[in-house]
Amino acid sequence: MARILITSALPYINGVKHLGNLAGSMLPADVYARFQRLMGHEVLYVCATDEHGTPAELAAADAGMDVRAYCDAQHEIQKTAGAGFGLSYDVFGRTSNAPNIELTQHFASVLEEKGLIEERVEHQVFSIDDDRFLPDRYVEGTCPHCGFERARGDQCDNCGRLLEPTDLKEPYSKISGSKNLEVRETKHLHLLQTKVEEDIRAWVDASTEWPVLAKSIAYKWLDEGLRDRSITRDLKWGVPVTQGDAPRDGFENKVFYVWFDAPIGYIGATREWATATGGDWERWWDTDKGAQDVTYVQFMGKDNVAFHTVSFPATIIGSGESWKKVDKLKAFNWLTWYGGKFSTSEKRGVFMDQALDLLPGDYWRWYLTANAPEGSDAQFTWEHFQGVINSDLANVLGNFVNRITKYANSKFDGQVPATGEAGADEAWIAAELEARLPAIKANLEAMEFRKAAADVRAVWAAGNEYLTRAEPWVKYKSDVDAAAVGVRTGLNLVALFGILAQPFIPDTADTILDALNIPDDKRSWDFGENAADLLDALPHGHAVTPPAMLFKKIEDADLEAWAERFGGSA
Ligand code: B3M
Ligand code: ZN
Repeated sequence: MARILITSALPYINGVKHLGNLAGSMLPADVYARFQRLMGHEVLYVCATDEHGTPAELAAADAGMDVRAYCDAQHEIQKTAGAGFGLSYDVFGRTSNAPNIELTQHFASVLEEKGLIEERVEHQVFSIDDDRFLPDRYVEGTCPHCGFERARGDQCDNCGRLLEPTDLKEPYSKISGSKNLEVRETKHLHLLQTKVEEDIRAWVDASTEWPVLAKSIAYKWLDEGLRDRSITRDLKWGVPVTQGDAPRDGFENKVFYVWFDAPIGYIGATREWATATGGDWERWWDTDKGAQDVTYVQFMGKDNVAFHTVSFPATIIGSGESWKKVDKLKAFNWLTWYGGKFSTSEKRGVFMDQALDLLPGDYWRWYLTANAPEGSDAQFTWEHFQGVINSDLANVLGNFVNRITKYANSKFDGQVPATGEAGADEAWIAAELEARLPAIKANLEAMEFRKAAADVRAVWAAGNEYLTRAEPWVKYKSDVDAAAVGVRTGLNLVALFGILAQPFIPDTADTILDALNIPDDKRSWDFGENAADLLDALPHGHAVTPPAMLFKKIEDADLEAWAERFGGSA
């Protein structure tokens, strides 16, 4: 049994996330966590809300709320939305909670002891009208690289380049819109990344299980030459900058930069988990206390890769302490809304809470996993969504389960028939399973979600093809035993389909397996490779009941109403 630590990039606190955030980290991480649990491994799936920095302050100001009260409310909203999608975190913590505060201050203190922190005078944008510095997202302007006019002070959303607020042309205050800005001197702590660059490069070189996208981004940053980076900001909301147990002189009104504290939040959230469960957090994070046996897998969008493969490791490696570093990393491209960006203000796209008002979480889970933005961006359209749901879920899976369980109920007293011998049709479906089942496991192990979902769908489709071949309802008229074989095999396929569905559409899987009275200890993925056994695994005479209809088809009228409400082609 392996021990697998899984983290998904921490969603910013500023509002419910859209389907793209879900598809590009939290959901595939959950599919992977569920898969590894079903394979019998010890899994810890950690996430949290990323609550500091300008996103939080700006959103709280927009909401007219105190920032802590805003974060309190938004954390609960995001936690509820995640539960609605069946995101099976072992902990959904908060970077504003004490464990992360303490750990962030610890890392800064240790890094300074190692000579990797230096106070430097910086030139920051100051707004005279707002009477405050404008770090990161408090200032917007024209990107010097691509000319995008709403580039943020920390990153240009258009070309993706990381920016400093002083890089922007035509800058303006995000608070007041004022252009009455000037550059002033301010003192900040700098992490001397240049001093650990070679150690980081050596670690990246040795990291053999990263996908090409992740490794290329890490090398791009390393080859451009790491810069010493500022890890404090002129903000009030964030981790206080301390020296020992006291506020650091001259930093009373400054906090740590959100990207310095946020990845530490993975460890902070794990400490929250330990406090809540009595678990041992060091077994997962201290390689001197058991974490050396852990495989650490991170999930994120591609714009977060550099922070996870260079900046965060700089903190970890620089500390010289025995912290666990990432072993495998899955980075996603973007899910677009009809080719464009999701946007609340421009009414473009569906956000997690809204999606659950329309349909249960499993509908979205299946669509977003089977069409995950892995090798390239993926485009959400209502039409494609309708096609996939109505075909894969309503027809292929739902219809199969419905007709075979109802037939068993009407003709075989709702029990698994005992009579009849397997023949050519059963050999055919057994061969199909033997080809597909190992591929499903291999693709999930490799975090290839589209391929894994395609193989699961192919197994469901093969089940329908089997029923067409075996046609128990036809044979029943002349040879009940021959019909019994078809029904027995069909019911065993229903059980297998439910077991396979668990990582992808967990609520539906439970409905299917409960209808077949499959005990919890018979739902794991330790099924062998001998498919013939799988086709006769249910005890003869075992009682089954037809489940309620699993999926409702999406009608054109639904699509028109949703497109009207959330945008999309007419
Ligand atoms: N909060 C997600 C984003 O950039 C960011 C991830 C932090 S992971 C430590 O949207
Ligand atoms: Zn740009």
